Amino acid sequence: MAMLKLDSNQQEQQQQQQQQTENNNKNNNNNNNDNIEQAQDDLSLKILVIGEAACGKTSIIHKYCLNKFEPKYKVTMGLDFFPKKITVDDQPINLALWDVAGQERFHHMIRSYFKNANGAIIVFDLTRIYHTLNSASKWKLQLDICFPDDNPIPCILLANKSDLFDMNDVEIKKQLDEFIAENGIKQWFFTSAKEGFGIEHAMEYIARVILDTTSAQSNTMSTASNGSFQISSNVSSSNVNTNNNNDNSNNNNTKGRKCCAN
Ligand SMILES: Nc1nc2c(ncn2[C@@H]2O[C@H](COP(=O)(O)OP(=O)(O)OP(=O)(O)O)[C@@H](O)[C@H]2O)c(=O)[nH]1
Ligand SMILES: [Mg+2]
Repeated sequence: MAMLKLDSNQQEQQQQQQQQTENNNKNNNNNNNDNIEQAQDDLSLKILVIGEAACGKTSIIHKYCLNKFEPKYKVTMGLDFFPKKITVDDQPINLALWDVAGQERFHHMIRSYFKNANGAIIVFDLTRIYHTLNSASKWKLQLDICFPDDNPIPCILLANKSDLFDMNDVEIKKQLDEFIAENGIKQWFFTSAKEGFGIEHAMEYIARVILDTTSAQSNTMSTASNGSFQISSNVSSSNVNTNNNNDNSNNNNTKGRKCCAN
């Protein structure tokens, strides 16, 4: 298997996440009487952030998770991972944002890490529309190979560096509407990692779409004993657990999607 450039901390973090996920699954199996608590627990969503190099993937994630913007370009070597806790429609969610290297020299090593993703964000650069949008459609193809038609993961497109672009440009809006329709992408958003514009809205959108898609697919919204609803874990769940405080024993992981690289 291809090796991924992860430092020892990241490797340790991944091992802990794997262990926590196994513990969660054990707990979920053992505690059938815990429906009420589980109904209120967080969901974990693994979101891939992909696209051409230097489009601003890392910058978007840093702005969203750390409220930082670094003007100097620092290449992502392989893959990085950032957690963020959000609430969407009263549902607490642990987002795990997987920052995937855009540079071609890392491509051979990253696809196996697509597995069990719940959604994807493709980023392109408004200052290099032709090249990076073309690249965006190639990244979508990679996703389609990993998650075939009968089981696609929700995907959105971010038109980044909008601080350097005229957002009133009608032509680009038309072009992007057509692009997402042709490529099976749910929605597109103007974003600026520099100014923080549009990012939160986009993240909430994809989380909501995943929740909607997941509950529609599982079709097993079960009524818990207190009359509230709980999403059943009837699909394989080996998601990333994003909570870093080592107190995840009761997390209710939502469904991970298997991909071709299993
Ligand atoms: N003006 C402006 N610059 C941005 C924005 N987003 C990113 N940048 C700059 O673009 C360059 C590349 O950003 P990164 O976030 O490192 O790009 P990346 O997509 O993660 O690149 P790889 O890791 O190589 O795949 C950096 O110099 C950033 O400061 C933005 O919204 N506006
Ligand atoms: Mg990067």
